[in-house]
Amino acid sequence: MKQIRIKFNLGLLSLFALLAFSACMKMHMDPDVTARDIAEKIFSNPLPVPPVLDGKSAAFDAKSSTSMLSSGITVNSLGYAGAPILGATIRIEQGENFNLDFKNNLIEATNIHWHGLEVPAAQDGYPTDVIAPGGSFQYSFQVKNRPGTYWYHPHPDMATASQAYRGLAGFFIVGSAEESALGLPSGEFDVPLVVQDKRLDGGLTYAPSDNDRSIGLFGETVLVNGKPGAMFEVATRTYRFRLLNGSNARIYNFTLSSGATMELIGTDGGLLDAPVAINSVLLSPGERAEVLVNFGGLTVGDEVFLKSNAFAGSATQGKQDFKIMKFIVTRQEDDPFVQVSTLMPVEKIVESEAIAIRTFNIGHMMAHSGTTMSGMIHPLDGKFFDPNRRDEVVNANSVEIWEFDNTNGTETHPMHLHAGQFQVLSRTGGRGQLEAWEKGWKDTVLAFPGEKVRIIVRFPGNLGKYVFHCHNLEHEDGGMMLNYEIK
Ligand SMILES: [Cu+2]
Repeated sequence: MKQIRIKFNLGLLSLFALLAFSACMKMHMDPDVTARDIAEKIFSNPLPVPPVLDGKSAAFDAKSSTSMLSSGITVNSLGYAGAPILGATIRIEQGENFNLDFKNNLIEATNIHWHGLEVPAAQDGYPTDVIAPGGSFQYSFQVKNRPGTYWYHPHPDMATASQAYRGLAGFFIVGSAEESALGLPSGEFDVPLVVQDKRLDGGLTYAPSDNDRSIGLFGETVLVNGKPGAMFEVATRTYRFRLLNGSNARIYNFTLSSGATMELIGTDGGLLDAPVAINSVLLSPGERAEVLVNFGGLTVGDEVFLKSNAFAGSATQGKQDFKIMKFIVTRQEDDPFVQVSTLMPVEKIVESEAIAIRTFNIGHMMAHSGTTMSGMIHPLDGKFFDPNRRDEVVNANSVEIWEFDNTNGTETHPMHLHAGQFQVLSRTGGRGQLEAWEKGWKDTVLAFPGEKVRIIVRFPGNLGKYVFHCHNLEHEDGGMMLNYEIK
């Protein structure tokens, strides 16, 4: 069922300003407004690894299907490129031209957003640039991004959450000769992992309640590459895992049950300048991290779990430790990987280049009063998405500092900019610092309640209208999204 988004003007906003605080307090005290706990599975389903598609000349559709997720669990789902759920991994080299002949075989309008990629506005999957059922669209652009892990998913206004939840998402992996020369684990030892929580008691039907629209939709089952209870057989060597949080709202604090460190090598926008040893990496919806995991010290039969540790900072989630998937060592092999001390230069954007600072209040909520306003409680800087409005105008190739201010907020908001990558300058309040995985190129950054996060961005030369928004997909579909035009 389609949500109706009510348009608010500033007069109404001031009327609701008084209500906002009491609404927040009410929500804080409502025991129903917390994330569902994860119910761990038996980890016995082999991890599927999506097939790889050459991005230079691809053709595929989106269509509905049924997926047998596990024995006894079959759901209605959506997939790309013939997959019952999720889609093929697109691979392409930096500088090459991506071409996709895309057909919409769904019974609803859709489009594709190339998350993290620097693409012309007409190719970016703007929320109202949709392809009708039965229609086609030619996606075509040069891949300018650094080698790294990007992804693609639908972005139609007020239907992103629904379509992504029901299965539409895939990896978009960019490589280069420079990257290959590093000798990082490749082929079957380079494994993309998309982690998503779903409600399997309701199939994959997307039916958010008012509370779901408020805090985001949380499931009780974690899927990795579309599988609950996933298990992956490994050799005693080093693997490259590309972690993507493809969930609607859940944040994961990824760690290994063995207590072993991981080598962080990449962030949203590709490789770091040097590996960093980490014990855990906290990823909100939309964020990626690449890690090297060395199973070399283990023996055949040993098991290690990828887990999410509890974390502080959110009133609604993070209270639970849970397992995500299992690695089981099944063979002894020599490890050909030679540790590298440097990866790829990350050119820092200097603050003195910035010609403007813009601050966006992401921390206030509207009153939450039943069905008439469902989904309409998270404004972005006091406004809800309107495709006909131009909220911000920036100059092509200029540098700006943007502040996402959640100082007075009570919820977590992963903020995502379309059009290109940025760097995170600072975080004040809350955690009060940048995390290791925030020191490379980023396109999504998490702000906990109480935090103000500053980013610096050099806008690309592609002109036109783009969006920036909260990547909690229920917040996004509820209108926590604004336009900006590059001119
Ligand atoms: Cu949000």
